[in-house]
Amino acid sequence: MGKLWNIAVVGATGAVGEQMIECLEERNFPVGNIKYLASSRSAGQILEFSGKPVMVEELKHDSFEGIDIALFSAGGDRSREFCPSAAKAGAVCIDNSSAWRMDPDVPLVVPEVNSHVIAQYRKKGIIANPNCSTIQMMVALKPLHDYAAIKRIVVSTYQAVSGTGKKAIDELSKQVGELLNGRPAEVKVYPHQIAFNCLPQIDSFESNGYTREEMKMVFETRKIMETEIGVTATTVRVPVFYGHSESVNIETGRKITVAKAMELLKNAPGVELVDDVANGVYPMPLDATGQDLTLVGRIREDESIENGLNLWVVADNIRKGAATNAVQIAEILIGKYLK
Ligand code: NAP
Ligand code: 3JN
Repeated sequence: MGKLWNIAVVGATGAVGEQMIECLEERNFPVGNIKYLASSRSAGQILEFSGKPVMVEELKHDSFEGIDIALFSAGGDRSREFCPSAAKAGAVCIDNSSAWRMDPDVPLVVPEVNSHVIAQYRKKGIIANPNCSTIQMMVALKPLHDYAAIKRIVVSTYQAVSGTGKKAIDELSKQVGELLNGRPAEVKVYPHQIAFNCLPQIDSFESNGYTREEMKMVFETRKIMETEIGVTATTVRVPVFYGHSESVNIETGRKITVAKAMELLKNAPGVELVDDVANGVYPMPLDATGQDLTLVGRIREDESIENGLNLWVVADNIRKGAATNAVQIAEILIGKYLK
């Protein structure tokens, strides 16, 4: 038997943490000991790993002795505070939050796109997972960029409530129930009712009028693509439970026909081309849920400019947008870098 690795899941009781545990199981990751960490509220709770009980422990600075890889999804404040302690104890941190993404000494990784930067984990012992909306857009655009040099991206997102965690999944269910029963919907998680509505606000507003989520897409895209591509984003929360959708318009340095784009995407890692409009076939969040590919369809030339293309890109935000991406990085780490 090969080496087994000791893993800590920080935020194990959350939507992303639970999915990371499931991904480790599904992908038969060679786990030795596993540790589940969360807040004091969850300490003592019993979860499972591969059918065996695991007790949740409170996240502390000394939680990481003997841990090889720490998968973080407990929010940016916890990542900022605890990743350095984990790294000091010898663990490599793979962080789902925005805390370290733009740190020049932390690689920001989508395995299908830029796995070569993982080697830079040695600088701080931390690797960052991009934002879910960035990840799926990068998987879809990298093969087109390599062929035709993308100059500008205009993206509008349609993001599922699971991106806000368990409390938002509960809020959408509850509001639908309340409204269908003729009662007013209680609004707690979002600034407005999300059931039967769309909110053109994800995260808080910045001084330039964009939201933090929109600016994450701008800065993360440039870091991952290693070039100053123009990116402008509008991010919208929609009443969907799982699966983020994106309308993506690109302007390229040279012509890329629909047929060429389809050929490139058909052979691209992590992509499934779902484009047969004559038969009503295109990507939808219901199809993306529960699997790890980024679905791309509705590919059309943008007839308003010389070299432009429109695409519709859909992925499971909790899996490829967070948990699966992190576990894929862990697989590359143990396959190529850790001894
Ligand atoms: P969630 O369902 O609300 O879960 C939050 C998790 O964080 C829970 O396990 C919670 O533990 C834990 N936590 C909260 N406060 C803590 C504390 N003081 N100490 C220790 N653990 C604490 O949220 P989620 O959807 O899983 O998201 C978690 C984080 O992952 C987000 O804040 C974000 O940074 C990141 N995320 C990234 C992406 C992405 O785009 N890559 C997508 C979604 C989320 P308790 O159950 O004990 O409260
Ligand atoms: O809203 C979504 O669909 C994705 C949300 C991601 C998220 C939620 C809370 C905090 C993040 C993130 O990954 O950028 C963060 C954060 O760490 O800033």
